[in-house]
Amino acid sequence: MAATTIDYQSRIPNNVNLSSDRRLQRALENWLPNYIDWWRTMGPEGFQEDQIYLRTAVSVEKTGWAHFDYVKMPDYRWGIFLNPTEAERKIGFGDHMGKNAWDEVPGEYRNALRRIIVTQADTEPASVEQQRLLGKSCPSLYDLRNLFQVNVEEGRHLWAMVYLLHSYFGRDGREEAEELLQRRSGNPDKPRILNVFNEPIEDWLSFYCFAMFTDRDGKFQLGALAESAFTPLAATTRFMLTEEAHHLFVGQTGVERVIRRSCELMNGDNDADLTRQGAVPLDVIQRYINRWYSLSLDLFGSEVSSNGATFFANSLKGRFQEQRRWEDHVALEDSRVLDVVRGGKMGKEEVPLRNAMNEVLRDEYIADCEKALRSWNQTVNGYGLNFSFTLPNRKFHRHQGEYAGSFFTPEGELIDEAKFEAEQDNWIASDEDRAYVKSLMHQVTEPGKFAHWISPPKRGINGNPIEFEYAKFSGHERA
Ligand code: BYC
Ligand code: FE
Ligand code: FE
Repeated sequence: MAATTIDYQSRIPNNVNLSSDRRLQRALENWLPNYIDWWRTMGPEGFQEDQIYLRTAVSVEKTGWAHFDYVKMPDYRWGIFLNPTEAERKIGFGDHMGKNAWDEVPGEYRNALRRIIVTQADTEPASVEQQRLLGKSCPSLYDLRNLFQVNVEEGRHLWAMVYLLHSYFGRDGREEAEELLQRRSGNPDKPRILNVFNEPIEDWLSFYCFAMFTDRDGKFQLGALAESAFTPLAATTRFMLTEEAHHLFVGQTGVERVIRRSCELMNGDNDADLTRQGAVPLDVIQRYINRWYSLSLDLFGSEVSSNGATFFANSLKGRFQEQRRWEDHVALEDSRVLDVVRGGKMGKEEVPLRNAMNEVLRDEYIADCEKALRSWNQTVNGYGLNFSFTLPNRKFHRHQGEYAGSFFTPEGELIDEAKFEAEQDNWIASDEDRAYVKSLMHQVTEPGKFAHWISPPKRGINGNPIEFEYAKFSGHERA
């Protein structure tokens, strides 16, 4: 199993003793150049030759796993890092609870596990594709570096899942690994699997909202997979989670800095017109939140899901922090009451808890998002303004599950389509909102300088000052 130190001598850095399995090593070394091709064509455009101040994992120990240095992104040491797991690992939930955990894929769960891993894997390159043009309009070197840090780590998350596909799923796994480099975000002929990962991210407020709300789905999905009876999946996702914390930080503090700047410029006047000052009005920020949050809620799947029930019953996917936060790990007794739409009216339905596992995970996610909203509202209050951000109701603007096809206000009231159509530009970032925000985006790359519409962060990266040179350009054209 995994060691705590990482072998950086081999072409593919790893802590899984890859050199002892020649076949696997060769398969991954064959995938590597295809990955690099993909990174060069679909990764950050215009910055591939520049030196970026990035962290690389050097050990999976709690302390000291991050090493910071300048690196050209295509030379980043993507690799395979698993957290060590308990020696005598037992299954912690579902029908197999208490039995020995699995080091191999049980034949009967092969398809289900492959599907879960492919779905997880697909999101990682998708997000890199969605963000590939953002460098051209970065608000600062600090932000540019954070974007690229997120991008290279999503690249590594793809490696993490491809390692599982290659090691445990034979030929099917190798084929899936190829297809992961062939689907393209937003391409109608070969789209990415989950909806949000086909939405364009064309401005930095969208990027911060995505890192805040969409990467946060990653936190909860990975947290659920970290409980899996299939130990290699648990060990891989546990290490991914340590990197994910930074992505969420980039998102939450990014939105906060936009809010802070707007509040500053409003100068205590609730009616100040920020469009005349080149900043983002608070109600536009609210509509961005409504858009990315509702799109991200779809990622949890249907409220009532037999897939979810099966994943839990078969001990493939648990709840978030199953061991720590729940007492009954079998979940056969309980039920969950859901709001449902029946014949154009709202009603309640009680479903067995296992069938509501997607909704249980969504609950945890929503509670986590609410914490961030509270901290943003503290920022607003600090400027003495009469405004507060809210999360729309979970039924609002949904495309997946129970509420898809019906229409709701942000407060969660059922309405008809005509009413929704009439109101939607007040609720969800419109083309006009997005065009305005995009018009503010101009590249700023002088160390320590920030675009007008965003506040500087509280501190720099890895103890460096804010004006640190987080990227060194090679002198070629970047725009
Ligand atoms: N879009 O019972 P249902 C991250 C499909 S984010 C399109 O509702 P299930 C990251 C579903 O596949 C974390 N299709 O759902 C973040 C199924 O299709 P089939 C990603 C959707 O299966 C930022 C059908 O609808 N990780 O890491 O219970 C940057 C009905 O299924 C969607 C995972 O998702 C959708 N939103 O649950 C970088 C973990 N939702 O079988 C990275 C692995 C559902 O009828 N995935 N469908 O063709 C899973 O656990 C499950 O697949 C889901 C769906 C929770 C996504
Ligand atoms: Fe990721
Ligand atoms: Fe992420």
